Amino acid sequence: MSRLWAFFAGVWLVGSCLPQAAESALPIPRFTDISVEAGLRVSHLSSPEKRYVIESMSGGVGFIDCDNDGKLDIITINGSSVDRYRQGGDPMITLYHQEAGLKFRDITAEAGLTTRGWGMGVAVADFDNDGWEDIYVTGYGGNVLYRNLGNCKFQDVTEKAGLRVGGFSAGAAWGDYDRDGNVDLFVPRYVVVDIHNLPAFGSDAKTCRFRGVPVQCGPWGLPGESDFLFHNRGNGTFEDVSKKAGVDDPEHRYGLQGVWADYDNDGWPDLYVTNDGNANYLYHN
Ligand SMILES: [Ca+2]
Ligand SMILES: [Ca+2]
Ligand SMILES: [Ca+2]
Ligand SMILES: [Ca+2]
Repeated sequence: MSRLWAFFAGVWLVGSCLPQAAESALPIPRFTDISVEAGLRVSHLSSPEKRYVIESMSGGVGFIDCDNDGKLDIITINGSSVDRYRQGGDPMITLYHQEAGLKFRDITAEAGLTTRGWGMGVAVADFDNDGWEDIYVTGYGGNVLYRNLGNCKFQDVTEKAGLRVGGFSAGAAWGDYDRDGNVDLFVPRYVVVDIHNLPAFGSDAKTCRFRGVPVQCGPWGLPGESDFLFHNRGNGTFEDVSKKAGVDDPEHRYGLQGVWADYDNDGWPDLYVTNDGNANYLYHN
């Protein structure tokens, strides 16, 4: 009987609270697409036909205040297609500077963000602590570290910094895992793809079919790639500490993105890594 009372009391409470909650609820925020008026007009490059696993991945977006004027500027990352990549690829980044009145201006060329390829992700941080935010862009065939020289002028310092990661990486995450004041970089990688030798759509009865229906090949059936953690030496260069730190992914799972956060509040940033089609990693620091 007491259970019944509890049940009815619960129903009554819920029922009596609902109108009150609705009355006191704040108005739901509404969003309006202002991209065209704001000047954000770049076309997003992707391959809707998705013939190959690499064409199932496209570009993301990010914010940066590249001139320290207190207003966020926008980075959009451009994907590509197999045919376009074979001919040199597409500009990996479009950078929009935020002007007055919520208007944005494409400053990619004058900013020196000229590298072409197949862009996928972006991670922004001031890796050299000079007060200017820098850009790490990921993708297929070679990631790029752009150092902000000031006022949104960038220089490709990838080789000098030791961050020329090849292969297929969708994401990256900055985090100062050893708390020495210099931000470090984690770069998970996805799957081995040879763009000049791609398995044809539906070609393999085991790995290119889903319940009998022909699909793109992979990631199943294709080898995965290892992950990277780069320690920032504080002098503009990085060292590969992936193995030493235990985050190199010897099983070669299909890594997509990593996130740094101190989940147990012990002061040390921990790392969570998402893997496609397999268990994710939670690395306790
Ligand atoms: Ca700005
Ligand atoms: Ca910087
Ligand atoms: Ca560090
Ligand atoms: Ca921790």
